[in-house]
Amino acid sequence: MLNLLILIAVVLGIIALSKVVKVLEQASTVKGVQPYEVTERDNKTQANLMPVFLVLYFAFIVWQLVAWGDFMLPEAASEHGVVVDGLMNTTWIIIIPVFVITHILLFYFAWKYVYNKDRKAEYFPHNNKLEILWTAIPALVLLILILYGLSIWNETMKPLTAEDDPVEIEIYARQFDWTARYPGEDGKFGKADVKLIGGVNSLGMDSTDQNSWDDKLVKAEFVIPVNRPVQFYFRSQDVIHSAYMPHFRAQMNCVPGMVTRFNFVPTKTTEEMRDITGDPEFYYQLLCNKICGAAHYNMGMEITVVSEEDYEEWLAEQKVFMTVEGNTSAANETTTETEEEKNEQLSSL
Ligand SMILES: [Cu+2]
Repeated sequence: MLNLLILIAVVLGIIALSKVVKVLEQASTVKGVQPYEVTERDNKTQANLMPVFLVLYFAFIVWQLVAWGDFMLPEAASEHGVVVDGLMNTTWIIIIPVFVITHILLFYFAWKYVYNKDRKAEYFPHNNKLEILWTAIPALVLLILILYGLSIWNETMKPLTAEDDPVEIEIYARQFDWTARYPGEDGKFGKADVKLIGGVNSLGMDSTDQNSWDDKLVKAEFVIPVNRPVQFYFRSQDVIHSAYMPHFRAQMNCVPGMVTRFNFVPTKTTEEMRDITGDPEFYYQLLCNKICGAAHYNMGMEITVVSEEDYEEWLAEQKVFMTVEGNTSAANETTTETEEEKNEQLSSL
């Protein structure tokens, strides 16, 4: 109802405005001036509005930075995160002055060269020196930025070796939740196949592969040790998801039918981060950063970073995929739980 009233008000407003314009046009015809003729005064007004717009424009940008600056990337909590932030800041340092200078020049010239009937425009079709200059300088700056970016990309995406002694975790995505899998005592992930998905086996784990028996599946939260490399493997059951861990500056697509990877070294425990942010409820997050369906917004998992000892203790408490008797334990529980969750999510839509 309110919307309809607003619509009617807007329509009436537009009609009233068009009538006012009509009256003004007729008044100027009476005075003997063509209604669409641009007078010297109009030109002056437009020119003087240029610096006004420039000031308002910069004020708006500063206001945005103050109001929304906190929504930029959070404090980095991984080794390569600091390096990535360095690249980002360098880019800002180059871009911002260029942005400010070019905009000041743009509006200054629009104001300075307001139409003047006594001035004749200069004929200036081409200048080789200028062409070379404004091609070479941006090309050089971009080249430096790209080379810098490439070197950081190589450093960030460098594969780990056995010497790095990484913690290995598989992150399994599906509409609309995450499961983290640890390889268990044997240090080997059991085989998994999409054809085996069904009933209690939502990850398609192959129970005939003994490596899978001691694998540990966790939901809602997973734990990693501080200052030790973590090697992630990503899989997806249905559509493309994207595992995004903003504090660790990590993002990798989870693609059905293939395994993708990412590794990083967390440098701050959850407790340390709570002190830094001053938020006693802070926790690291794994989010889905690819619009993957109706409940995409709800697809998250908590990450807890703790000391090596606390990590080992936590891991020991987690249930294995299969007990020796052959009963699926963890798989059973997680599946029933998620099926319920899934139905709940769907019915709430
Ligand atoms: Cu998703």
